[in-house]
Amino acid sequence: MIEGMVSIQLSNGEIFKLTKQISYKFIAFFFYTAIWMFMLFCQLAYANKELPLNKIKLPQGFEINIFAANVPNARSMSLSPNGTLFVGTRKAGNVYAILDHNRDNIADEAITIARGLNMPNGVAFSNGSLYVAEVNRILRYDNIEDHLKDPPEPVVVNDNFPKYRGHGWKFIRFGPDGMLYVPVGAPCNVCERKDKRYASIMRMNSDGTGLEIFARGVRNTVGFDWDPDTKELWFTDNGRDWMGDDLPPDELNHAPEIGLHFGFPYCHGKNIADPEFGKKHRCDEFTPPAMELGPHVASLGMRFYTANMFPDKYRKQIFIAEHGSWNRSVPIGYRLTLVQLKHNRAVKYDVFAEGWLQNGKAWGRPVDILIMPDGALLVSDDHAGTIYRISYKNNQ
Ligand SMILES: [Ca+2]
Ligand SMILES: [Ca+2]
Repeated sequence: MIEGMVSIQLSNGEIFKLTKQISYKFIAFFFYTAIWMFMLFCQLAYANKELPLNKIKLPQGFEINIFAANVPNARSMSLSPNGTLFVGTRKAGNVYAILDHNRDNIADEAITIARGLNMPNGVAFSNGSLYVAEVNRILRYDNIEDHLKDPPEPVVVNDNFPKYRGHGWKFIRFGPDGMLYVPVGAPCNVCERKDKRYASIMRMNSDGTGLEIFARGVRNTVGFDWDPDTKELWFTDNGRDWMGDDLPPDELNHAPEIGLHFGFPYCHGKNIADPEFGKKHRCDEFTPPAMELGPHVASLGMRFYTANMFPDKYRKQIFIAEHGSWNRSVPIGYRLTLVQLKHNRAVKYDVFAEGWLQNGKAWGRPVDILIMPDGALLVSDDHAGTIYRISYKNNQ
């Protein structure tokens, strides 16, 4: 016998047991390998996924391209003066920093700067710091652009917001007054609450002090902006559900001063009394919407167009991202719309871009809009996990 070799005598039963063990191991190995291969395939398929951008209908002269793909659950956006695009998410719990190093309008790098947060939908960049809105608190990441790959522990700026998660994800932005505007959605489809923070837009100083209610009767706003001339706040509001396919409209609202009440839960749109709460107050006690939008369209991000790339007719008009309906037998929304203003009043509501909805099925859902320094629009899409760039070519 060769040195080191061990002779083992196995009975038939033992050989059977061994064979059985080996075959289980083989099956398990095969199974896990197959799952791993499938996941890899899915990832590659996702990475190579061609979105049907040719389905998007835009006015003559405009085009849509992908600025950043593979940005899972992309929601609110905020751009730093250096060109870093910060993107919040809702379900994913992540915050991303997206970089276009060579400035060719195609992102080159996406860095996940925070994970596991509580629906960090809102992002706002100011003075070198990134503010992130979770459900019940506002965080601040200081000097963030020097630490994208090793972000600092965030400072808790203010944690005095309700913990309830329904309509608890937040859009946030700094106003022209230097204050951070933080909405608190209604914790229900329709309800009254003694806690006056619910169904409001609040604001506070950048250090978290001076928290106050700016506007009341707002069911759930997920997008706002200030008129570049008047510096007055405009905001979208999502209408209640379960009043039928065509009621109530979503709203574009105008809040030129602090202290206005926009009707929820008593009155919807301009003059629709709520079936349950409408008896308590008349609609004319409240500030009506500046424009009634489509029913259940889920109007989220909105921006005044302040740049020069697009034709003159778009200047200082409002673009709105409509995430798309769920509480409607025939879906609508899933598009960008334009509200035209005249003498500080909203006068017209039209579709600007559509095609994310095909035969009643959506392949994409617009969430937020941002105007780039060159005048192009960025549009985030949390369903396709993509950020689009819409530009205008002045040579047609
Ligand atoms: Ca690039
Ligand atoms: Ca209202």
